[in-house]
Amino acid sequence: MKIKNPILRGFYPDPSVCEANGKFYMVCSSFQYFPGVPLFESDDLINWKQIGHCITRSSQIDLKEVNSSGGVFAPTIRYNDGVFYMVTTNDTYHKNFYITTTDIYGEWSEPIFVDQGGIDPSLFFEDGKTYFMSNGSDEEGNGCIYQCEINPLTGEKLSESVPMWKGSGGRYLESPHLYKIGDWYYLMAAEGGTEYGHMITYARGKSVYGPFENYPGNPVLTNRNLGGHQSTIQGIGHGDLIQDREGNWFILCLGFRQMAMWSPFHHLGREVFIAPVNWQTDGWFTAGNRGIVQAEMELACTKEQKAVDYSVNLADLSQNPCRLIYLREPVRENYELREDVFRLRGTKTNLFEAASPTFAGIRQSEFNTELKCKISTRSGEAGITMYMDQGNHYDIFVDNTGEKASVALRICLANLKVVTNSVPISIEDGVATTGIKIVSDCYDYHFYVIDGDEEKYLGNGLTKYLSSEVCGGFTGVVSAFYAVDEAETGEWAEFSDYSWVQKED
Ligand code: 6LW
Repeated sequence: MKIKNPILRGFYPDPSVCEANGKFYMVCSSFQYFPGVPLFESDDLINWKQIGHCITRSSQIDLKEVNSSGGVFAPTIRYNDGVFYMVTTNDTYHKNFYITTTDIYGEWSEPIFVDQGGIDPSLFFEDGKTYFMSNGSDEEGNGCIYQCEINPLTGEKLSESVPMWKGSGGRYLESPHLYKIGDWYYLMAAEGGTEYGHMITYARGKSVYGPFENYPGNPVLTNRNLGGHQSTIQGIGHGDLIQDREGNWFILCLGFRQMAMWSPFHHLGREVFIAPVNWQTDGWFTAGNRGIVQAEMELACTKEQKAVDYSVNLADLSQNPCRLIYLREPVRENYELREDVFRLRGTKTNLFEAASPTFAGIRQSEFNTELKCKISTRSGEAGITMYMDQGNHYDIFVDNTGEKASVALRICLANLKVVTNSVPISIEDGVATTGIKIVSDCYDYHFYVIDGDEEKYLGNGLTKYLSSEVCGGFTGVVSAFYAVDEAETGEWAEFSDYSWVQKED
């Protein structure tokens, strides 16, 4: 069966997947966003549906002071003995912890901390024992995976953390996952860093602590040797190995789509890709199409990929609010979502701070999009931001000072803030209202004011300046409703007639 990659589009990095009760579950990183760790369900590993988030309470995670791309790093999901485990790092505080649930549709536990450093923790269960591994470095400062045994109920270490594998020699040895398949223990990881040199490597051994012998064909999966003219899919790495219910094996991994062949920039974040795995008679496996991941891949499974439309309107959001993500520690009382209107109450906190402004975002999943919305405010600023991080975003907003009002386009890059265009609008009964439109392709965002049938072009912002290559960090562009009210009047801004069409490219 032919499938199209990425299978989950937009900012969903570091996928990890497990099987339980005839279904598959996947989690991804979430960094400074809340709720944390989006959780997906699938029957076949190809078609995924978000069923919620693992981290839904601020008691589970301290995000208050985390910078952009801090907070929740690469999670691993595992299922053992009727219990789901989601293990991750709050990178800002260098703390590894896991949470558990017996009901995948329900709430997860409070965090259980494990006193082992590094990032990208993972768990392995065997014969009543629970092993915890994460990355770290050896005495010479080279990458090394460490493992210990823990008590799964308390997180208490039952053994010393010992080095188990040093990788294949690439920088940034990360995302270790251990599997027992047949007689072998396979230890798979990522190396090369999460940019263009990213790759998946593995080794195998006869015991849970090794020694592990490197696969002679490492890296088993990477697009690092493909230029943009050969593949706009880059950065393939950080994956998890899994078998479907027909007996086929796959790696689900991250990768990104650079914006165009000769433009090595990506702004949609790291996304989820699938690649076939083929076992060899000698017990090693190969992956992808001769080790690479393509936009279209032939998979052995018989399950058909359903077209996914990432378009969204307020009715969809009110039925499926888990598509909305907020910054750090959102104040729930400042949001009121209904089928026909989304009301936001602005505070003093603005978009330029690594804080918790009134902000409700949706990931950009396709290059070609068209967003329309009617916005009104009685006090302060209300708008839509195309947001990479606090220093880098494009905002189109209504500003109502009480005496006058305008619609403006503001370009914020590297902390420079410039209103590049604005048009005055009237205030009626204290309320300033406008329609806006944002049209994107792979190169630009174009911003318009809509007044009845009339459209006025306000200007553009280049997508590449919101890319990871320019801004740094690990996230992707999120389009957010936001409101800022310096005076904290308690008035609500209103967003209605909202639709964001996201067309597959
Ligand atoms: C993650 C690391 C990585 O912890 O990026 O791509 C880091 N790999 O494994 C943040 O997502």
